Amino acid sequence: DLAPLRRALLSVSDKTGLVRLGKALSERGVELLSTGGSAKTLREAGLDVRDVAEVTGFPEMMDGRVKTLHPMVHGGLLALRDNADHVAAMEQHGIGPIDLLVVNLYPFEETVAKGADYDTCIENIDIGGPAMIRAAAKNHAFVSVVVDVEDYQPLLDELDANDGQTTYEFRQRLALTAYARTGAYDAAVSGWMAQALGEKTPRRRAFAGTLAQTLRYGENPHQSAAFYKDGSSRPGVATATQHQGKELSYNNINDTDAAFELVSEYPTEDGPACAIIKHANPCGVAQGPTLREAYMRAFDCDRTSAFGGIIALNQPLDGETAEEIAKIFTEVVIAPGADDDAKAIFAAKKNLRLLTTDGLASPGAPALAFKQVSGGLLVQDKDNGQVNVTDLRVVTKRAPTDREMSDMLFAWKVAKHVKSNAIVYVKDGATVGVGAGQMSRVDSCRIAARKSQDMAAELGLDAPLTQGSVVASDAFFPFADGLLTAAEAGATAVIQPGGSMRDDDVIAAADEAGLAMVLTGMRHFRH
Ligand code: 93A
Repeated sequence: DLAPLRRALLSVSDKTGLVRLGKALSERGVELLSTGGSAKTLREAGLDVRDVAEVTGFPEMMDGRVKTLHPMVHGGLLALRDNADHVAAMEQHGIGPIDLLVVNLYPFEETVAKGADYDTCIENIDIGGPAMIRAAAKNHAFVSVVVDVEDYQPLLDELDANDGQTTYEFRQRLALTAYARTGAYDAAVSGWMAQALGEKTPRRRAFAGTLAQTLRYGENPHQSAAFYKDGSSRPGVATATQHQGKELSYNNINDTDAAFELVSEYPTEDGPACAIIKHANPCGVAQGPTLREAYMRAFDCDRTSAFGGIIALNQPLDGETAEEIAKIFTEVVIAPGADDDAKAIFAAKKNLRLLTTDGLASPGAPALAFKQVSGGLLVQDKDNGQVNVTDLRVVTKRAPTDREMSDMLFAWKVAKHVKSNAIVYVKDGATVGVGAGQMSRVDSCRIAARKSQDMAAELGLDAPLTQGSVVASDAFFPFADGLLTAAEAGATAVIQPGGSMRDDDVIAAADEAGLAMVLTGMRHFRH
């Protein structure tokens, strides 16, 4: 299964490592063919190269759109070396076999990321490159194909280990990488076109991702994992700058995303806000007069869970907030910036990862959300729904006070980011109880209230923090029981979507308990 390597075609946009590879191949007696720019680079380094144009008998034309699309190239890549007909065809047409293809494609993803105009993006769609890659990969029985600069050295090692030849297993692995690359490349093109054309229907869009990082492991150590980026330049965990700390783990990335998306619901100009996340659910979210106080108020919702949490801030991290955060163990802090004081304070905390972004995320912007199921992929619009005061309908005899109203809107934003069934108690712009991920809504109501009691005890208060709070429910109350649990815990106002068959019962129960209740008409399931 060893295949010899006598002739190579090198055609690369990213010239990194090209000369070194060309030299190493030449030294091993490999003949080099190459396209315009790549040939020039190799020749300038003193290497002996043949132009593809000389092999095809056609000059590169139409601004390079047609340079390698020719039977002299594709015949050399696709011919089965052990098939008499193929060998005869090669002889008849003077086609020389190509045993190694080294290609990296026009930088389409980078061009899009730079915000280039439509025509520039179009011009950066590589046609000849993917055609050759797919041909060489198909013929991996004989041909090696390299699409990544990272694979140059492994190729040379393979040749050295096998007397200038490659093994079948090695070529198979290269072919797999090659098809992954062309697949991702086309997905990037279709993703970009969908965006350019304002295509909203998920079913016409393909997932576009490029491997950003192989992770040490997935959700658990026995699961392998990787992080793919979709080329978006939006502020978020994928585009953030890491200033210190260990490499982010799979769970860190997931939680940091949850934290940053949530805190971005609170615009910077509305004042400081902080979200603390554990296991993708918020365990404290608060606004405050200063960033430090916002953090402390968020921390006081559930100090136990906040340990080892992920913190997101809606303003640049300052020294006094950093000092406060540094008092307990935190995995990650993400903020739209950090000043020098803050960086100096964190520098002493080697394990703490600090990420900064270029602004906040856009929770109202359209995007897609994916969920994998056995045998398929569910695709939907991201939940970018938002409600404001004018969307709310008061359904109880008592209308909410201004304070209740602003707390309800605050709670509603948090509830959107809590796994269903979600119940969120809020008082004075800070969560005081969060019930997440229960299979029954009434359990979420009870758990949130109980946690709030525990916290009050820890803080040495005589009344639970839910006393005088408002409560948000991500979906309607199917029965009055959940609402009554909240009333017992001391909540005075309720925000929920409405729409239950028993809405009338629920409203009557609210009236009887003296609660004010508003309906949003929109729910925020998050499973
Ligand atoms: O414009 S193309 O789609 N037409 C082609 O026939 C073709 N052949 C190779 N682009 C083509 N390539 C690409 O040119 C390669 O994939 C590589 O990215 C680039 C290398 O060009 P140069 O060697 O001139 O820098």
